[in-house]
Formats: sequence, C-alpha cells, structure tokens
Amino acid sequence: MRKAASDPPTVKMKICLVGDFAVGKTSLVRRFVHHAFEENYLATMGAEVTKKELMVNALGRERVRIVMVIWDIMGHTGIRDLVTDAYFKGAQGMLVVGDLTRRETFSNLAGRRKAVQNLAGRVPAYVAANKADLEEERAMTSAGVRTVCEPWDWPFRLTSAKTGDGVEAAFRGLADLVMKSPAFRRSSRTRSQ
Ligand code: G3D
Ligand code: MG
Repeated sequence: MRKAASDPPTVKMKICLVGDFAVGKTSLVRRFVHHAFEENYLATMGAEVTKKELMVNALGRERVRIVMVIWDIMGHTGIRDLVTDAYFKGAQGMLVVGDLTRRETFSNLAGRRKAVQNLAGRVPAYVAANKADLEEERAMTSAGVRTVCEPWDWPFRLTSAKTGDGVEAAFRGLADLVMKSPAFRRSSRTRSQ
C-alpha cells in the first residue's frame, strides 16, 4: 500500500557550520530555524545544536522529510579547539560561511577545508557568502567567491542573515547536495534496513 502523503519517509542529517568568527554562522541558523516545528538548544562542549525539519523532493522521487540537526560552534571556539572531534563526528554536510565584507574569511577557507577533511573525511559543502546586504562595504565580488569555490566543487549563494535573502535556499541547497552524496545514500540505506 502506498504511504499516505501526510506520512513521508524521514531522514536525519547532521550539518555543521564552518567559518571564521563573526561571519554570521549563528545569525544564519537563527534566521533559518525561525519557523521551525521543533527547536532544541543544547549547549554542549562549546556547540549549540538546533533541529529543523524541512520537506524536499528527493531525486525526483516522493517527498522526504529531512530532520536537519544543525551544529554551530559557540562564541570564539575555533576549529582547533576542544570541540572539533565531537563537532565533526558523523557530519554529513557543511554550511561553509564567508563574510563578503572581509576577503580573508574566504582565503581562510582553504585551511578550514583541510582541517575538516582530516576530521570528517570528504563531506559535501555549500558556501553561504554572507552579509550581502552590506553592499557599500563589500570586499568580495560574486566572481571572487566563485574563484574560491569552483576548484573544490562547492556551490555557493549570496546570503543575508539580516534580510533573510538566500538563507533558506542555501540550507536547502546543502540538503540537496547531502541527499545526492553517495556516502549519505549508503548510510540512509543501512539505517532503514
Ligand atoms: P558567528 O556566529 O559566525 O560568529 P554571528 O557570527 O552570527 O554572531 O554574527 C556576527 C555579527 O555579524 C553580528 O553583529 C550579526 O548581527 C552580524 N551579521 C550576521 N549576519 C549578517 C548579515 O547578513 N548582514 C549584516 N548586516 N550583519 C550580519 P553584532 O553587531 O551583533 O556583533
Ligand atoms: Mg556564532
């Protein structure tokens, strides 16, 4: 018997926010989960964990409910600090955030990418080029962001946590990427058996 439309399959995915201090990681999460069905804030080991459900069309098949478990590093906690192992363990996707008003937040991504790969292996990543609303202070063009992201096959989108522009699309873009990744498809097959 076909499942009822109100009862779509559910998959859980762990997403980590990555990026320099003050690029807008926490603001993006806050903006995205504003209309969440359920929100959990657990302050553990310098990370804040938030849940958000969203519906997607999975690879042209039926609709799927994604429970996104979003990990955000708190305050000044850096990638080399205590939090890293638990933070990236089991991560299935990364929302990588740069600040369009600070060029170095994009050049720093090369080092972050290496560090994350050491801890979590090859994890699909989607880049939020944030603070797009601050047009007069912009230090990085779209073309510049593309130059950083293209060699690594990282899709990107300009976002503004302040206005909300691009925020939902960035998280959804990441969810799509994760759903298509071979590692995620293998692990969700295993989980559903
Ligand atoms: P982080 O979690 O990456 O460290 P935060 O960054 O989310 O704490 O944001 C750092 C500062 O940038 C905050 O300002 C926040 O309001 C601001 N910010 C985040 N995203 C945007 C954006 O898209 N546009 C604009 N204009 N500002 C943004 P304060 O003043 O609170 O430090
Ligand atoms: Mg923060």
